[in-house]
Amino acid sequence: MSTVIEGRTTATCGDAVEAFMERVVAQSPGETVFHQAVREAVRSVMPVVMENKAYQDSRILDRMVVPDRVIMFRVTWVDDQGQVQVNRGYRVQMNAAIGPYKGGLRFHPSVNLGVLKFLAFEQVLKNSLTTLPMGGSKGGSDFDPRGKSDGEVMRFCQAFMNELYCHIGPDIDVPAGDIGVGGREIGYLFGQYRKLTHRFNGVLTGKGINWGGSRLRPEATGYGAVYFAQAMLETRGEGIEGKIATVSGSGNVAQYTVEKLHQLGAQVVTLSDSEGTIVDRDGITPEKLEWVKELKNVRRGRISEYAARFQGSKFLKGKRPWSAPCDLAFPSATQNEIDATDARHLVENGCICVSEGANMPSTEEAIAVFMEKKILYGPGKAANAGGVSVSGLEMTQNAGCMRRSADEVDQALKRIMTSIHANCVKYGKENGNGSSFVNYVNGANIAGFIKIAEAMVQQGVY
Ligand code: NDP
Ligand code: 2IT
Repeated sequence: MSTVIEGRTTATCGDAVEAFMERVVAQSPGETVFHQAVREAVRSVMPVVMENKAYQDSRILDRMVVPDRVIMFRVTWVDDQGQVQVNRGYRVQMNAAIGPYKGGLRFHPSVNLGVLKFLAFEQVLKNSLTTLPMGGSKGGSDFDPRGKSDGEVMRFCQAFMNELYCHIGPDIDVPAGDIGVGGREIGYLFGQYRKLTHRFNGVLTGKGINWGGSRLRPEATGYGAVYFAQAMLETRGEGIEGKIATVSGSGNVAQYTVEKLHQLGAQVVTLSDSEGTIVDRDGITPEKLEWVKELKNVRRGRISEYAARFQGSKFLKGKRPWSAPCDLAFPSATQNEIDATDARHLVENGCICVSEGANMPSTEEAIAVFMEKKILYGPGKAANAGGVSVSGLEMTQNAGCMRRSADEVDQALKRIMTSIHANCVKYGKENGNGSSFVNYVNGANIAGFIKIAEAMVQQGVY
């Protein structure tokens, strides 16, 4: 039996995915990480689309892979030497069918349109999973904050906002942090937005606690990734306590992943940055973590300094953490930081659970290894959704001029992560050969997709 998918007749689901991806690649040449993100999602949702004539007639998939709009602009600023600097700025507004655009800003030299399209596409499905009414977007710049003074970062943020301010707003598009954008940058961006618009509102999330920010927003992504791991482990009668964990990165997500893992009784043995990995077999204690926070957030130093500071630890230059034996792995740095070889090392060394704090940290080949070995694998769009969820709570606080305590936010975060997990199980459970396995990739993609597809069908052809 053949089906017409997005204007083409195809025989099988695999054919339909291939035909669809051929078109996506032809329409967005060179955007390889965007293709990767789309391919993964389309593989999961194609069976659903093939069963649903309304999705086919409305060409939902074709529409979801083209951003509603892309805003690209020049950012010109002056460095401490008085030299004029020029960067590229972007905002990819991907889909607003279920709520205003929402998603972070990334400042990193590797940022380009393809990277932001991949992140915005992931964000659409992730935000749908959170249970909150948020569409998806992503933005940023190829600006490199590394080695820049506070004054330079401030002038860059102001110049960036000079262009962005007229495209965002609390019920239009609400940016937040991502790589290279934390509390300091959100402060400078918000100050300039206020200056330009004469408005004090919830246009950004991740704000300071005394000017509209939410308790636990900095913690939310890392804590959420651990809560998601906890929920996955429970399905196999396992827990966090007593487990050995590896964590990559040493920024916002990594730091609070370590904090929560420690609180729940795990021992974390690695952290990393783009220069290498530290391995500490004695475990990263709360005292050591406080030192790391000061190193990364205040002094803005390199993780290699950890090995010089703490006896018994070592720095592996140019290496990733995935060869260190562990039960649980939390990739929390960047995309494609676990390849097939890393994945094999993880499972051969006894890893039973991977919960992704970063966005798309595992390559397609790495995911195939996790699936074949049937370990618990929580993809980023589900496992790291705690950050944007608490951003969503911050938006409701700002809209209602109210505040929640840290305890209230933590309870809400746990509830949301549990609900995301349950939804992944609902759509990802594979029953066969007497065993039941949860394919969290399919579960997350299908659950996220259906909500958006239904909203798009109901809202007509726009
Ligand atoms: P930070 O900027 O706070 O930290 C990023 C960390 O990752 C740093 O240690 C950095 O090392 C490392 N890193 C960045 N790029 C690379 C690279 N190309 N290779 C190796 N290491 C790299 O960012 P976050 O912690 O906020 O973000 C980490 C990941 O989590 C990203 O994938 C982000 O999209 C995702 N995420 C973040 C959320 C948030 O709320 N902040 C929410 C959901 C997902 P170095 O200093 O050497 O660059
Ligand atoms: O990837 C992400 O979910 C984020 N960087 C957080 C986005 C947000 O709006 O809080």
